[in-house]
Amino acid sequence: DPGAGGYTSQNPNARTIQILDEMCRHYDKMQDTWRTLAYRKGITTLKKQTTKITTARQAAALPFIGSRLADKIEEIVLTDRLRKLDNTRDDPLDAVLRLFLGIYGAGLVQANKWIQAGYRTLEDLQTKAKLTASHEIGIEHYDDFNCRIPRAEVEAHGDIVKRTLGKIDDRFEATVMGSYRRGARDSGDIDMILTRPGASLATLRTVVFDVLIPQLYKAGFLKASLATSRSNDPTGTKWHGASCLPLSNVWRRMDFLLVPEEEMGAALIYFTGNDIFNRSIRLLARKKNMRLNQRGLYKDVKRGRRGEKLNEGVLVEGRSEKKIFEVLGVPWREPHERIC
Ligand code: DCP
Ligand code: MG
Ligand code: MN
Repeated sequence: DPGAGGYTSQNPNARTIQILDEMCRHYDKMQDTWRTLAYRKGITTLKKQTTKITTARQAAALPFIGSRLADKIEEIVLTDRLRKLDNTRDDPLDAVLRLFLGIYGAGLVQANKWIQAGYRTLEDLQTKAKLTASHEIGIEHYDDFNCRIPRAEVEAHGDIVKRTLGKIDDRFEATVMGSYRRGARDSGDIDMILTRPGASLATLRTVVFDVLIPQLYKAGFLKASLATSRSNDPTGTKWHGASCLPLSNVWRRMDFLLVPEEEMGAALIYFTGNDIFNRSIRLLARKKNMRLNQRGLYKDVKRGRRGEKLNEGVLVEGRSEKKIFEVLGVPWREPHERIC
């Protein structure tokens, strides 16, 4: 996002930022959350600088830039490249890992196991590996699931869910969340909150799992369930699957979150994101002896020496998104401003 932080190509550190950003995206694809976060923070710092940072020493003096990242900044300035980035580009096993991590539901452990077993292509997996049903679908629809969904199509998927749910029970509300609510031009998937004023979680679950989802399957709109908390967890509120518009053959990833009214505010914050914004607002809650999760904001949380929580705390607010910001003392941010 070149607009964020006043960064333009005129920024004296533009080239450094560009290369660090590429490295960061690589780590993100590799599901290396720590390095991704460290790079993102370092990049944000660099974007704010008005002079060119040329030495490791200068870089390390800035906030959120540790010694290793500082060395990389110096390397980029001196050589106009980053060996580590070049190496990952050329490493064929890195490419395989990246390929496997693009499969829905495949994490680092699983992807590395496949590599250990000698598999190198999606076809290897299909013909030789023992796959779960979800992985099979993830491979069959690899290209579908790995391309962005235009905003208008996200809307069209959302409308089908809204219309179907409205016919089942017109008190229900379905809202498209995630990057769509932040105003993104395209999205990785379609995230939806399903709720009904006054309804218990049990009621929501019955309507969604026993009526809505089967009906959407029957209509040919839903194509697969990939992860659902239905069978194993009676308090489960999630459904992950795939949907497809009539006359199309492209499958899209669809996520439902079932939310009782009294948790709506916290769920709105959680499901709007982005993930980095969520991390930072949760950390802020923590610093104030509170705790924010997707159900609510809690106060008087007691923590042990290693930061582990000793009690659940007392619910302060769950219903209203605005009120949660207020209690935390954070100025209100519109969804499109919640990009870190
Ligand atoms: N979320 C989070 N932490 C995660 C995953 C998700 O806080 N590890 C929250 C914030 C996200 C929201 O859930 O914005 C939806 O998750 P997605 O993975 O669908 O991400 P986005 O919708 O933000 O982006 P994309 O367009 O890639 O789907
Ligand atoms: Mg999303
Ligand atoms: Mn999602």
